[in-house]
Amino acid sequence: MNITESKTFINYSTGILKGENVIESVRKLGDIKDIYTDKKAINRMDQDQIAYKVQMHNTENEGKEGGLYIGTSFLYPGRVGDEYFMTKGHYHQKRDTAEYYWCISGEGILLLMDETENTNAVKIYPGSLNYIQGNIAHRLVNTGENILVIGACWPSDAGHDYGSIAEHGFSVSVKSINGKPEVISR
Ligand code: PAN
Ligand code: ZN
Repeated sequence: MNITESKTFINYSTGILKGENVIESVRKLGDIKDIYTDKKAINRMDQDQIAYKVQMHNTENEGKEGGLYIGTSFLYPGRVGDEYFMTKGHYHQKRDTAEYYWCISGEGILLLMDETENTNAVKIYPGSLNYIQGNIAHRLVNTGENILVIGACWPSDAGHDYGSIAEHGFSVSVKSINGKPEVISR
């Protein structure tokens, strides 16, 4: 029997995915301006500045039950006013689907919010592993000075519901107060 070659690769130290079925998407500040509280500050910034990139191994059609995706998120360091760069954040469209996040490099906070808007803020750093239960909205915040690199694995039928977050936001924001990250009610 032939032994076949692996076609996709992950670099454990950088999180970079390479090879077959790897796709990448980019979010610029201008694409996500609505998530920030300081509207004046975001409008003064370069709208083409990259906020984050997401690579994923796209092996299944989105919506396929029983499949998995793996991806790496690269969230750049920076602030809009006092608020740290963050991902849009989402619930999964199919609410009761979970996800793993593990930190490859950088430091930050993972915001986890349930549907009654109770939010937990979890410190993340290289090696930290977080299991995100179903029905929990999740957002990454980069509180460090380097790119926050996060690996993730989620079901291919999870889908992303950005609408609820766009409408109601998260109940907290993470800001730099006297140079230190603080989680503040919005
Ligand atoms: C992650 C996120 C990724 C980008 O792969 O999609 O970190 O964040 P937003 O999707 O909120 O912009 C994930 O949670 N997938 O389900
Ligand atoms: Zn998710």
